[in-house]
Amino acid sequence: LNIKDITICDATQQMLAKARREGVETAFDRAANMKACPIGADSACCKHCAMGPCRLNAKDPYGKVGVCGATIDTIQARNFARMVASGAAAHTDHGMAMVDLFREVVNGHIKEYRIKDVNKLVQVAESIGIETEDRSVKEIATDLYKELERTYTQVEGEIPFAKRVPEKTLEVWRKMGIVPRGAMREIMELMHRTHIGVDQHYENITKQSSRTALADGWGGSMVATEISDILFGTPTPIAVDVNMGVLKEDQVNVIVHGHEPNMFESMLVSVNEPSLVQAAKDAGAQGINLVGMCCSGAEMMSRHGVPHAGNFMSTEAILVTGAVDAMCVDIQCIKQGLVSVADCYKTPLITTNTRAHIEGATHIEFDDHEPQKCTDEVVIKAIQRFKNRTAAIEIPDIRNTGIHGFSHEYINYMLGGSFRASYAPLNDNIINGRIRGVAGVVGCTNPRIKQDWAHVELVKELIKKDVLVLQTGCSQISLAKEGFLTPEAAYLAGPGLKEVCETVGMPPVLGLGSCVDNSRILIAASEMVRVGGLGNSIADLPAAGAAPEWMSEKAISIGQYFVASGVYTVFGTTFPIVEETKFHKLLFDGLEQQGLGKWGFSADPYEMARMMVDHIDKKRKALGI
Ligand code: BF8
Repeated sequence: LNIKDITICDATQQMLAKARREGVETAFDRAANMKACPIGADSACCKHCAMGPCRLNAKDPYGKVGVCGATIDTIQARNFARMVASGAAAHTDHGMAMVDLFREVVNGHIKEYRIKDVNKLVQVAESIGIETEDRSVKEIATDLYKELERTYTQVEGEIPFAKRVPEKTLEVWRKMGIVPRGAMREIMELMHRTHIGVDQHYENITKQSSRTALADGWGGSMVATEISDILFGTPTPIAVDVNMGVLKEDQVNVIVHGHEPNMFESMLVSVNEPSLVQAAKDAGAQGINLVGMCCSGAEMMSRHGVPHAGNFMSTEAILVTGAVDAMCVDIQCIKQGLVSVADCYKTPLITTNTRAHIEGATHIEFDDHEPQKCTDEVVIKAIQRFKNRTAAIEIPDIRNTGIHGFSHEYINYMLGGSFRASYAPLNDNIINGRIRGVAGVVGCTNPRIKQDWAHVELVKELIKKDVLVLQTGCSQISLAKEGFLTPEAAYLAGPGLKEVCETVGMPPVLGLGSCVDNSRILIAASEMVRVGGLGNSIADLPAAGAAPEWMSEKAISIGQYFVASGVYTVFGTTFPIVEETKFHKLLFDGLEQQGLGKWGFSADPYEMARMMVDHIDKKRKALGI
């Protein structure tokens, strides 16, 4: 395979060429050598019991059934449900870790972290009906953690953030019986119902998939975002350098990669610790350079302006620079293949989380109660590696500056100003047609498609058609590397969006943070409904979502919670389904008829853009604008 066909990221191309010269294998090579299993890709196999595994024929989906009698629709709905369950579990477990930390901080058991954003604390508390007037921070925070714990543990009744859902959307959910209870209950029930011989109606299974996914979007993910803002600060726009050129040859380079912000916040303290900075200088370095990747990188750049080196498909490639002195990871999206690449360059790969060890990596357990114990040790290891660098170093000289850190609070402020902070100006601009609609473009990169290409082409098409794009996760980094997250990129937008961007001084593509921060998009959508003029539910909004290069089960959970919230959501690359089956018709059409959103799929980003714009136009027409 020609490297230019693998990725459009110049830095990654340069490192893949070096990897080839040096005989180092990456996920791109493995993807080329391992054809995707065609039966699995169609979701036409079932391995949930030992009477099988059973394989159905995607070309003749109703020609046979599994040994138990399961039809293609049951099999697909079950497989899909288990992806939702796993993805929702990942986000909600992350959110739960943040609640655990918050509780310990509020109760004074941890001194290293504190409530940094009291305004946000008050705002979140009030949004779910907690009394804040004449009460101390500790009283409000105590009520808040107790209330938010219900997001996970609540056996009956609606989760706290259901209070933030627009009335009409909530009404649809209530009628369908999909308002989520605690995530533990929803995920448990979904796992139960997809066991052999339990729920064998694809529609009923999908109902529980929606409920579980909503427990992620309006539950686990939203709690992760809100608690992280309260503890570490709500992002406001900040100029940040992105791409591999943020590594510095004459400094000790430490990369953080993963998802939960607590370890990375502590790493920020460790790399600035005077004794460690001195130790780095004693080792001949100019200093210690902290850099983020993937979602942890997105959190750190949004809150602190820490440079970001690249997205999911660049995590092996960056080790090939030879300049990484330690890569420190916690949970999710950490390829096991990093171990062998790190080995080739004698880079310490350090796992820190009790839930995520990797064979062959060094494990240094991170403990919220003495966070620096772990992160200091990582920095010491990095300094040692710097001192003993032997690998040939080559750092791509590419950096792209962009503006990141658009929380939904800031979007409010930016558009309305400090005296009338509101989404009204956004709605006005949609109603008057300068902005055609809003699209969320999010998600992973995947070696089955040219890295970054579909993200970039899709977003280009959307802004050209005056669609304002909101971004999170690895997709945000794809566009940042192409220079779209700058106010100067407004010239690439259609005339209406361009005018709005130039008036406000904002980029046509707004970066909202990590993948759990997709919850910021949900809140922004609720605000747009609340302000008025664009219908009564999220499903009425001229809006759409996309994950053009998705790969993880988390992405499926996100997709399903956007769909269940009322959003048309288009995925690219591949979709685990057999077309023209009843289950396919349900996801791609039936759910919309029930008052929710619906799924779409296209492997072609230009076609994706057309589908999304058509949908936005359809909604505009229904609104009479
Ligand atoms: O949660 S976009 S590759 S890093 S799953 Fe993973 Fe996908 Fe990146 Fe963050 Ni999200």
